[in-house]
Amino acid sequence: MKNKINLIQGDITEIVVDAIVNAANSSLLGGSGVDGAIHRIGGKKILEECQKIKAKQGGCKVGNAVITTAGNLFAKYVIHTVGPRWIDGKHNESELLKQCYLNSFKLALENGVKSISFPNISTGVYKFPKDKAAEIAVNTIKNCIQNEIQIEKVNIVCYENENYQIYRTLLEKL
Ligand code: AR6
Repeated sequence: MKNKINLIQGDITEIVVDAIVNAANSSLLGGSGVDGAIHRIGGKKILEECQKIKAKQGGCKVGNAVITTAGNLFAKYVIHTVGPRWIDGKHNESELLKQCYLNSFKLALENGVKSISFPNISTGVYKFPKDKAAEIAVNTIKNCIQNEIQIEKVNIVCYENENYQIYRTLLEKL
């Protein structure tokens, strides 16, 4: 199980996988951070699909996920999930972050995805404490891939060194 998890420091848009997870917002219409990078490099096809989903179901709730194709990215799909904005830890933030990973995996499995890259959801603009977020991510990913044969590789892609070091320590303990 452990050897399926791959820790990478870098830009998630540059890594070849079946599905890239995006840390989106409820509008699904793009933003800054990793969302900005995915839409910038993926091109307008992704935005058009997001607009269609928004028209149909009014966007995406916090903790949920939707899937589109990946435009010009080196992937088949982008799974857009909406992380919780950190308030004080008493607003269900941890459970909602866990749901982001669970619902992303659910869509990945439904769509035959074998390899998937996750960014550090909610730890940028949404200010989720990085160590707490990493613990939730690792535990949830671990549970999702245990006894799951379809998923061959899960990349945890850290853009910043601080997150990378937190994950390195956590993954060493697995
Ligand atoms: N590749 C991988 N990780 C990245 C990249 C990249 N190219 N760019 C940034 N990160 P954030 P959030 C990291 O702010 O906190 C957007 O405006 C970044 O260092 O992208 O979930 C959305 O539209 C951080 O560790 O997402 C929403 O409005 C992590 O990605 C809101 O921000 C997440 O930071 C979502 O906030």
